[in-house]
Amino acid sequence: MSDLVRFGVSLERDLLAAFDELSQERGFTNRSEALRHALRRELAEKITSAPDAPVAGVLTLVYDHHENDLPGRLTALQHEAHGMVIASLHVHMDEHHCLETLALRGPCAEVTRLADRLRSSRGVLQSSCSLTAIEAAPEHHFTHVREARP
Ligand code: NI
Repeated sequence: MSDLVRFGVSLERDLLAAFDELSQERGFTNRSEALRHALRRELAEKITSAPDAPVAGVLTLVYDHHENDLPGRLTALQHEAHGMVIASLHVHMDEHHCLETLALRGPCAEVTRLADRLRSSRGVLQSSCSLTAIEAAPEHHFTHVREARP
């Protein structure tokens, strides 16, 4: 901790209040410590496989479908990368919020890039992504996997 940096962050008041409440519940002594922990956990999600190594996993997004064409943008990104989105589940949670879960498969760098583009889309409220390296199996092994229908 010899090279500390201070920086300013803008965020909604209720989001900060919720973060502070959670931090207190979890026993963090101050906001900085809680934020360090959250950032480390975020960094730990980054998968370290080689760019071409096959990975598979699940991306979950929560968003408000009234947000400026967000559903259209998310759908367009998925269609552009249709080979990597092998299944999807969309749940209308309430009048505003959608929960979307995508099963992804493909080369690590491309799947990671797709997941990052989707979860960083403006208006996405929450996301989680869990990717895992899979066996670099011969091509024909994949024919046993049922593809999502268009
Ligand atoms: Ni919906």
